[in-house]
Amino acid sequence: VTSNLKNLILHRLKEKREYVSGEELSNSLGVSRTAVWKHINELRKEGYNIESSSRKGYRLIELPDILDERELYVPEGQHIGRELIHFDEIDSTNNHAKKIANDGCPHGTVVVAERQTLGRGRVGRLWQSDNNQGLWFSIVLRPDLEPEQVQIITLAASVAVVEGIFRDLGINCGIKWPNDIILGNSKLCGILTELSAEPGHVNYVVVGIGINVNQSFSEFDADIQDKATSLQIHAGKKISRVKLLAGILTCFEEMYNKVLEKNTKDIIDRWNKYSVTLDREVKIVSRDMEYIATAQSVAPDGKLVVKCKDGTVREISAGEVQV
Ligand code: BT5
Repeated sequence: VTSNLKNLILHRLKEKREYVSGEELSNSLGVSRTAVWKHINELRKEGYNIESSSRKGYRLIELPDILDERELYVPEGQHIGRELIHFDEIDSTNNHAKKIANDGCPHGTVVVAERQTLGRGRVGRLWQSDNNQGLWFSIVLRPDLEPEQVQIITLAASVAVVEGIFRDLGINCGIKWPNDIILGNSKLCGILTELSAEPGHVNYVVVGIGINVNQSFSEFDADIQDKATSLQIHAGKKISRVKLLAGILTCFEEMYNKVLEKNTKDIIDRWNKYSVTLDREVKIVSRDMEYIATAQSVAPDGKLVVKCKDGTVREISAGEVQV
């Protein structure tokens, strides 16, 4: 009841964006003026900037950049974000997404956290995300695909991030196969796709996306300062995470529809357009050998096609390429 009352007060302030008197709020909601005042203070603690004047009442000046359902507008679509789960802090949104996916959460559920205490990269690497300056989120998908076809989802996610950033901010990023989004020469975003499958059947896919948004240079740990960047560093101004995430989820929905329509050509054409990997030398590290080859193209299933020094052409899966 109390949190409901708080949301009703917030709703009134949002509606009006002018002064609303304490008396009007208390009369229309049927509660005391002290109760109104108490909830206003709670909203302030949560980051809502509310001005008050003893004569005129309360006025909402600024909304907080918090990624919960009160502020984050999740686009209406077939798939993404029909359920949104928000944490102030969690170990890793991918861990939580896998847990609830095992328990049967709906397709398209989005898990988002202001901070992660144990953000993960690939193969046990750490993803620095112990601050509320970035977008750290995971999407649970239950696609009707063969396990071998899932790699295209990571490519689709990369395209969605690049296009979402461009549409919202006009900033051009590049994609480094298979899962890095780069800005200039530095890493802006990483994507960690995890799969639960049996032969011939996908149980679920978790796509985890981490984007550096409002960090300043000195907020990155020393060991990544020379290779990481944020949108704020590039743009020179603070960026709304709420707006950016809504835009990226919209792009993700569009790209995911292409995955289901098996329109891999469109996904790969877009991916190639943004790619900074093709024609470059990459280091391939597989279980029993390590070699340098030139990236040539992306196969329809999302594998990277490389040409080795001896002229042979191979298809490489994610996880094998290092540089
Ligand atoms: C990745 O791994 O790039 C995938 C990162 C995925 C993070 C998201 S956040 C939401 C979801 N929940 C999770 O727990 N994870 C996902 P990889 O390619 O292995 O790159 C990891 C390497 O990137 C590290 O070893 C560092 O060198 C570097 N790194 C770590 N934190 C970074 C940051 N914030 N920005 C740029 N580079 C970073």
